[in-house]
Amino acid sequence: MRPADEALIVIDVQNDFCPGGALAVEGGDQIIPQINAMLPEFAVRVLTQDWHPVGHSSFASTHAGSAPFGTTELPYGTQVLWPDHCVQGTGGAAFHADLHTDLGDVVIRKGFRPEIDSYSAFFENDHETPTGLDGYLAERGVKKLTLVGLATDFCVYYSAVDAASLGYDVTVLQSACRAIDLDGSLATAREAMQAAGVRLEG
Ligand code: VGL
Ligand code: ZN
Repeated sequence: MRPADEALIVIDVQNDFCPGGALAVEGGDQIIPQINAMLPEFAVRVLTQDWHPVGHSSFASTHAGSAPFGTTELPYGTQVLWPDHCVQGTGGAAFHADLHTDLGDVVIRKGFRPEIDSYSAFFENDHETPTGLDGYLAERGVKKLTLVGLATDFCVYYSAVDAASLGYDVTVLQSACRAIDLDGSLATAREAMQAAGVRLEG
């Protein structure tokens, strides 16, 4: 058992990010046995869930003439446009059936505001709207985080960098993550995480 001040943060292990899903990450489901084995070891266990309304601003389908994996300018900056994914209440937004969600203490949903995307488990993409996770972890006395899940180069990456800037000791366990790798985004994410003081393990 890990010390009481350590949390496991399981990022977006949802059907749409697994093979067959709307924004499938290659091998996304392969990490589930490892995550299931880790969950009981941690005193604090957080699951995150990407949770978008129909017509979300990060969906290419919302922007006339736009294709998935292009970009658009939103008030908070450049936003990658995605295929419709993780729509609230759909099967694609549900956790993968093999993930032991019963072992989770809390589920943090993000990306539910129509006008802002949220890659990070801590702040939405405007970098100022909080999800509430920092407050939850602070109240439970957590100082050290291990991040696993999907996708390494988007939601895991943004969560890790935000966590480091909030003062947590952060490890990303790469063997329990999988990447989208859009135009070299995995290499960029790795460099940025290391520069932010995130420990890349495995
Ligand atoms: C994610 C793209 C869009 C992720 C979520 O979980 O990494 N990526 N929404
Ligand atoms: Zn999303």
